[in-house]
Amino acid sequence: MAAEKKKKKKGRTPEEASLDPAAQEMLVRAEELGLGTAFSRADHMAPCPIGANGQCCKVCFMGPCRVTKDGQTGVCGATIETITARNFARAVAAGAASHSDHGRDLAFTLIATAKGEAQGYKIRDPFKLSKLAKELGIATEGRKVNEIALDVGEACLAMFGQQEGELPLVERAPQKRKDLWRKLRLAPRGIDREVVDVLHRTHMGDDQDPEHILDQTMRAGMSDGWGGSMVATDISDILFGTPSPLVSQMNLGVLKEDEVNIIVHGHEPTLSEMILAATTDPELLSYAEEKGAKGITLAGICCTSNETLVRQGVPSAGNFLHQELAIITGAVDAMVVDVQCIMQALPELATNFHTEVITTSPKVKISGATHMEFDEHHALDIAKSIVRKAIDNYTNRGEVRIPEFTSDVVPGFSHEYINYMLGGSYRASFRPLNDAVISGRIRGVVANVGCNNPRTQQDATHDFIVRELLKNDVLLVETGCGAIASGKRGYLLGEAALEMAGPGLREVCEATGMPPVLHMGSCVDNTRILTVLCQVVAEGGLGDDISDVPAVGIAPEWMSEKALAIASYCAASGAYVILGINNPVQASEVVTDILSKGWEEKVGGKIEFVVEPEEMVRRMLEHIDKKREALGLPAYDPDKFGRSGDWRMEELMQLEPEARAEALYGQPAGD
Ligand code: BF8
Repeated sequence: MAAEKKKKKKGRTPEEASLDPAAQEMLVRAEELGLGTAFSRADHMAPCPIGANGQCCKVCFMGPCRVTKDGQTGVCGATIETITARNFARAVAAGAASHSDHGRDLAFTLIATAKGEAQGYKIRDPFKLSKLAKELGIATEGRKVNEIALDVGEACLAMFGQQEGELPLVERAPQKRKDLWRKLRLAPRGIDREVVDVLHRTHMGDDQDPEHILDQTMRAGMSDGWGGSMVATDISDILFGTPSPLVSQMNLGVLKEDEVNIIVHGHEPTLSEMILAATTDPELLSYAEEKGAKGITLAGICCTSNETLVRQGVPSAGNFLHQELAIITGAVDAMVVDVQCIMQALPELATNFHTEVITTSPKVKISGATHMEFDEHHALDIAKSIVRKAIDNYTNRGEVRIPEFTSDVVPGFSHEYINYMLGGSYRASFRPLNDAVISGRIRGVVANVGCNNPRTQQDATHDFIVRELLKNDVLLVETGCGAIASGKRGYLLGEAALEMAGPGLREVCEATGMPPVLHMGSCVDNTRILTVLCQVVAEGGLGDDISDVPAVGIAPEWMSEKALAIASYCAASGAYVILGINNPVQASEVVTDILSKGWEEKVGGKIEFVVEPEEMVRRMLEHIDKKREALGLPAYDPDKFGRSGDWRMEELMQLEPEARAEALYGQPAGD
């Protein structure tokens, strides 16, 4: 007991804190230097149990009320059901607002680009622009790209202030789903409207029926998934290119001892794309040389990393919990941050090194950081001055310790590319994927997404889930920090199929050359997963709604309000979603049931909170098999496939020549 107490006080060992050897090395370094990180702060601060379970009501100032006893209510009489539902709803609204506001800023950039006022930007994917224009009812025939882009940008911007009707991108959903949403009045009317509606109805003295509050929560979530995030993904592709597979690297080892290292961290691709351009500027490259550096390395962290990785192959220094560890290498000359998932600890930590932390968003200032505000009208000039500042800082470096860990990765699987990959230029379609699921070669599909959370061993649950699912012939699609977790482990490579996938999935990967884990982008790009599901339904054979498809979504190490927004829109779209870590509505069995059984009855999708990794896998496979059965598909049989390709060849090569010929041609050699 005494030893246990001592261990608790000391915190976890680096191996207990992270699965990643690079992170472990940096945690040892942090300890040597006496520096705290999110890992050690989590060890020393237990989560508030009242807040963690949703029992604290702060919506008025008669409280805050902590409702911890059976039958107890807040001062106004609010029950635990109302309180937990309101807390959940507000988190979803904040998550939806963050994603969607990111989409709004991209709409402004598209408009400025179309008007020729956005320095350094151009339309990189006119085909996607034209496709979106048609969906939005904008004429394309005989018009210039910039004219179309202006109309598209304005139509996207209008979705934010739209008051009535439904968001136009809802049209992408299967007919049955749209009919259900319309019947239940869940189709989002306008992006801002649904978020404001949640804030209004959860104000003191408004909506007090938990089911009713949670219905609007779904609608606010959908204003993100079928609105703000979808706009963000589409415009990012139009401006910066629709991703297709490329080769890059991940982990802290991408930083270079003899080069200027700049890290872009946060979420928006607008500035980071310009910083990438500035790092190849010949003038700045020779300036770096003058300072004694051999070049300039740009790397990313979090979803800014995913944005620049999937489009331009910019290497990733890591996921959410790597942000402080990168600074601890002593090799980061500038960490340039924009919005979301940026720890306030960064500038203070950076005072122990030479790293310049630079905030760039008009929405984000952090005490101790240098603010160099971004404006798309002068983006390239601003990006160049940021790069120059990093170069100036190179000579201020102290001791550098870069962990020598990197993994090769092949990310960039947009739904457009998956279509092409499966069918080629002339027959692009999801037919081969549907057929593989129908036959049972692929048992089902799991979207493994979301964050790191220092309350659990970094990357460990992502890793466990991926390994178990691959073994069970489940295809993985990933985004966000989950995708980086897989990348660091080497799972975003075709070779992973050979080493880890079950025989059926392996056959599919061998035939198409795809990795068994597909990196589809950043967290706003979870909308790509919605699109894949819609296209799978449209292709036929796997039901007529998203809720029919043998698929599950999971965020095993989530920490962000955005994860709850994503979970809500996926569930409202018919998907089964599992979240790890903790149940934020734990205090109310009624609300826990509404999100699971209640939503499943209502919309066919649900959210469940599951902490045990083995139980997560069990429930996912059970759900996939249940959906297969409901579709009348053959039950999954792990021994049915894998008798083609090189497995078969290996087996044949082990036979004596005569027996081999008989096996191959039905008769012994020479007959
Ligand atoms: O938006 S997965 S920690 S970086 S919130 Fe943040 Fe979570 Fe990472 Fe991307 Ni998504």
